Amino acid sequence: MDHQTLDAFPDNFLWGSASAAYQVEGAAKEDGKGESVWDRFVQIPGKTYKGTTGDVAVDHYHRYKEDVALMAEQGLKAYRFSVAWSRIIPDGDGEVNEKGLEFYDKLIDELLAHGIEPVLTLYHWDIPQALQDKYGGWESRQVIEDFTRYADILFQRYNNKVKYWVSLNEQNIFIMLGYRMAAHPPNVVDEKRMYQANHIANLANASVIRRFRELDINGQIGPSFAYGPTYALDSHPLNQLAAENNEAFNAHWWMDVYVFGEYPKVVWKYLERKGLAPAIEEGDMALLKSAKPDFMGLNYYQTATVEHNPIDGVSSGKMNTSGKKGSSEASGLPGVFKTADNPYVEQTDWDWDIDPVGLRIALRRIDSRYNLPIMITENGLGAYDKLEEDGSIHDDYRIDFLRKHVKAVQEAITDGVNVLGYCTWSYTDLLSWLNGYQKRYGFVYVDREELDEKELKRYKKDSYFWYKKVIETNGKEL
Ligand code: BGP
Repeated sequence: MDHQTLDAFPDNFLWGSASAAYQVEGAAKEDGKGESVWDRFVQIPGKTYKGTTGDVAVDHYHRYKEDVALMAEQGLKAYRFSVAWSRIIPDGDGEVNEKGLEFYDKLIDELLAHGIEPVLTLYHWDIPQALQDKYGGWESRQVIEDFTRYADILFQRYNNKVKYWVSLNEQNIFIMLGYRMAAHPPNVVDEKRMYQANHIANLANASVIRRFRELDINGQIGPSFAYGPTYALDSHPLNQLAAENNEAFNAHWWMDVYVFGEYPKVVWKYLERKGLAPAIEEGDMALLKSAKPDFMGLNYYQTATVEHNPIDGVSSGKMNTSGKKGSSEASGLPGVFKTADNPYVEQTDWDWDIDPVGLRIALRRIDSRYNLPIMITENGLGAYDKLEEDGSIHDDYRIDFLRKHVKAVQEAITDGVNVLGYCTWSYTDLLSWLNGYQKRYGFVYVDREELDEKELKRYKKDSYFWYKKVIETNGKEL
């Protein structure tokens, strides 16, 4: 529906921005940090764009004060970051590394001193390599206990300082790219193992939420889910069915477990028939049911358009990690769905559909199915940026993207959706896992190239000033 006028953003709306440890911190071996699976994976030739790593990243570990000062000047209300498990417990299950905790003490205190709400992500893909070597990481039930112990340390240390906690970041992405496509660690192609690891990750997610409740932490916790609402290519009933399938396989399969503690029937029966269903042990479903999140974290980048895929049809396609427009290829699940081009939307240089209306649809679908408050934990545009001689960066395309998405959030609020906040991806430029440093997302430009770290100097982009105004006017001026 078109609204005549839009509701104002709530007074306490969290205008934020986000990052993740491996993508910004650098200092990969400093102050006792252990190796994570990403530190190891990036060393495999051909896995990341031009062999880029997060060894130095954008050196946030040493420059966090400068970065927080930029946030403060911009008026940012919330900053979402992740803690690197291997800084806190270098081997995953042994001694606690006080030095690692001290870094996050300092970061959190710096944020609070500037009135910026910390949003702490427990896990953004970087499980300690030692646990991968010891028992196969997410494939062993032992990870449930080890992850809960790690989370417990953070809950106790930052209770009363951190009010918003994200449990797992994009479980759907790290599991599918890690175990179906070998595009993330642990570099596996095995669907059976994928579904099993995913079930264990669900249990670990539930276990930390349960621990959060037991400790009676003064705050809210939820997972961040990468949700791209599905459209059918057209009204052909089989294409509509493919869209239903895609929602079930790529969204409900995770979010129903988080909220209802149940696997959706359609997917479960399909997996059972194929011999791929995960092994459920006594107590598993009770644990899943006992840990409803306080909010759903939504990472929104794009919608997915799908069509019917015959039983002998397309499976794995090709991702565009080079930034050469049009180099991706359709992917799908034979007999279930396959991706199609949406003729109504533009695409980024990495072939991601640009679709602000899709964000409103995502918010509404989550609201109506799960009836939870939603925190937008990521949304942004990956693009090439140009640093001008005078130190300016004219990223009007990013402003345009963000403006339309913020407007879509306001429309969803007007529709009745409870949105807690909006975190852009990302604050500074950072390492894009598979796409190097050339795919930039930040408000703050960081001067480095794929293999040349240069001086890592920070520059404010035009979008920095645009967002500053948005925050100042609480979204009245977009
Ligand atoms: C999400 C991740 C982020 C970030 C973002 C952009 O999936 O949670 O960590 O990387 O996507 O993706 P990319 O870096 O592939 O462009």
